[in-house]
Amino acid sequence: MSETTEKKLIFSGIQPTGTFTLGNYIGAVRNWGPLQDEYNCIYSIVDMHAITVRQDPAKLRQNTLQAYALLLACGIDPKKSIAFIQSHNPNHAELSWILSCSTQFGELSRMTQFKDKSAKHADDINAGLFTYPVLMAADILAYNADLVPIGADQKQHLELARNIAGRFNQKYGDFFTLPEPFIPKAGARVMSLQDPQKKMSKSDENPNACILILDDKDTIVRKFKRAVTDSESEVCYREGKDGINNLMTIYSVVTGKSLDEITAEFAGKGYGDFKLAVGEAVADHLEPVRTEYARLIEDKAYLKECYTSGAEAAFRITRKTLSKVYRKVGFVDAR
Ligand code: ATP
Ligand code: LTN
Repeated sequence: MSETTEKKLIFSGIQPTGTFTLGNYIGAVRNWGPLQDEYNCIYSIVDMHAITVRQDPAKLRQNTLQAYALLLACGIDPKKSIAFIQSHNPNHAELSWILSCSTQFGELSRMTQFKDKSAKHADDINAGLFTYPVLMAADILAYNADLVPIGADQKQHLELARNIAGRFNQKYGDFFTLPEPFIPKAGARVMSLQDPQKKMSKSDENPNACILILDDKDTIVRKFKRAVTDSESEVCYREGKDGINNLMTIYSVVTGKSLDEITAEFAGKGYGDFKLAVGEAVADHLEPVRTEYARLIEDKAYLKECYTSGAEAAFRITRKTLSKVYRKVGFVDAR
């Protein structure tokens, strides 16, 4: 990737907390590949974020490699983009410290992800869980990213990153670019198949609640068959029909059909036919990702080559940012 072009810069990250769900895919990762030609893109497997909740070390290592292979299988080309593992670039953690000194306790306390995760992990409300959004701001600001493609649940964190950047700029003079969120129009919040008022999440205890992008066709079809809907029978997008609305959105994204076209397609048919069609369309859509993943995960040497060169490129860009930041805050030059 050229560092000198005028293209806008994109940064995004995903945690290696398990196999990506259909929510991660539709809300985020699926949109990353097509951006590669128009923008300079940097994508990271954010393992440092993952340890804010308890992880088994061997499992985390395995999940991180899996997540990296999945990223490539979803269309991220390491020749076009920088794709790396967050802990391989220590500049993120260094910048995070500086930025934490421009972040208020009160604003971190208002983060809904912190409230949700501290309720869920009440026995381990560690400082990292609290300062998580500062590290996320550092991920983005270290590259002076213009755009951040994310699902709707991360919007609040991105607003915080903008506030931190603005506060730093006010204290030390204009420096950081204020990043803009890039949230897809459809599928920004894919809901649980078992409780359509909750977002689909990797860490849901009920395996039927989420589709994993490596699930085989039978599993995907079975999970959609069991999806919670409502007591009506009409396939149409309407307030109060959360389960059907979610399935229609998913079907629309994977087939490219509009909501009206979907309503027409299933007029006079029941939910059973509709759920089967959604399951099959999703499974077929994900088939190439599964095949490519199976190939990549066997090629550990190639993966290593990609993530080490990705980390080197990421390091070079962010070291420059950090040197300038250190000068701005008044640290003495190291050499
Ligand atoms: P965890 O359950 O471990 O918190 P997660 O499934 O929420 O993980 P992340 O790694 O935190 O996944 O998110 C990666 C990207 O996927 C983010 O951009 C996030 O906004 C997006 N995303 C996560 N869940 C959904 C969802 N249900 N619908 C749309 N986008 C989602
Ligand atoms: N917080 C995000 C993951 C994440 C991220 C980032 C996303 C960490 N750093 C930088 C975009 C940009 C999450 O939980 N999904």
